[in-house]
Amino acid sequence: MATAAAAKAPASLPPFLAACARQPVPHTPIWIMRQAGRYLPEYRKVRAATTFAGLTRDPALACEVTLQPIRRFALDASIIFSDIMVPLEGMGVKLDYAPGPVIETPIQTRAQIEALRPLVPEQDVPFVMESIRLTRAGLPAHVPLIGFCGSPFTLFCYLVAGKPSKEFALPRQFLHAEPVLATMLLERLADAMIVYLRAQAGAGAQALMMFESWGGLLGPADYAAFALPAVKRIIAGLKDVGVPVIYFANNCMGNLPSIAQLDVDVVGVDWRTPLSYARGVLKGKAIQGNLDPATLFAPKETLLSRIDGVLADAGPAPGHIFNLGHGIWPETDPDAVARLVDYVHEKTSHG
Ligand code: 1CP
Repeated sequence: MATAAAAKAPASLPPFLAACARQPVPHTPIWIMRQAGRYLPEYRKVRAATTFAGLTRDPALACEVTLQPIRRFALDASIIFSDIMVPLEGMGVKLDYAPGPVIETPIQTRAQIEALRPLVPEQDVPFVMESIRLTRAGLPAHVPLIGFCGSPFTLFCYLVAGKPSKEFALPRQFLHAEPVLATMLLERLADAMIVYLRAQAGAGAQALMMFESWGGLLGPADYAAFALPAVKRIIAGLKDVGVPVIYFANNCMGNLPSIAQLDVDVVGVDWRTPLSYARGVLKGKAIQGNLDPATLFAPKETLLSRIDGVLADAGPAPGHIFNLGHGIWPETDPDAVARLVDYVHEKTSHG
């Protein structure tokens, strides 16, 4: 029978959550952005029988594709299968995926911003929370489930431009031509993401991640003026939730000094941002990243040496979660992923 002291001792955290808290880990935890997706034949099979939107709205199917990479690889975390655009549909935005998001009527006026409904997650997108409940029940205990959303500026880019773009000229023009309206839209998006992330944690998400996929388009002054306050607003709204918050800052090396102000547990960086530099700027936070997704196409020896490079750059201090620097590419060989996951574990195991 357990003693009273043993009963009170906290159960040891799964390695992913320990790393989020910058605690020592038995091995460096690893998961992969877009780990459920088109590089897996089993995903393509499920996807062939439905649309992408249909997949996100069917909890049994979303759960199935979320679990697929967990069955195949020794990953340390799982991320719920959905998309950053899903909650916007719940706010009344009509969109489709082709395969990137295409908005029926891009948002450019005050009237359109005012017409956005405040999000009520359990009413507007109940299938997301149901997917989380189902998936949590199907995951092994040592594999935490991550819930996520897009950052306000990244969502703003898609809403204003109406479709994917490399430069997002229209949204960036809008920031400067209509700063008051832009801020209004960013704040409405932040408020929706607060209730959305809170609902995901309530349904069982054990960490919450914000994707700032397009923050790197902004220079430091505009990042600090527009993107950062909206993220701060979300973080303030999550203060009492009690799960770690991860902020993925894509191509944001120049914005890291601003990002250092954010009260988040983990910052994810892309492959252009050296982890040693990120560690230096982001003192007191864990880091996540940052193998270039292209290196998964290299011969085995090169791949392993690039993985060594990422681990060496992260250094021995606690608080590194291995990941790619951005989402895995659809053409990637799943065997290269197995090699990556197993090698990170092997190389960093402390007995
Ligand atoms: O036909 C298909 O299968 C659609 C392709 C697809 C997939 C597999 C889209 C449309 N979204 C997704 C899943 C998705 N999106 C996940 C799944 C969970 C996992 O990681 O396993 C996640 C976390 C996202 C998040 C997402 N969607 C981001 C942030 C991450 C990033 O890549 O920077 C962004 C920017 C989007 C927008 C989006 N949705 C879909 C696509 C193809 C895109 C990118 C469009 C573009 O290039 O701008």
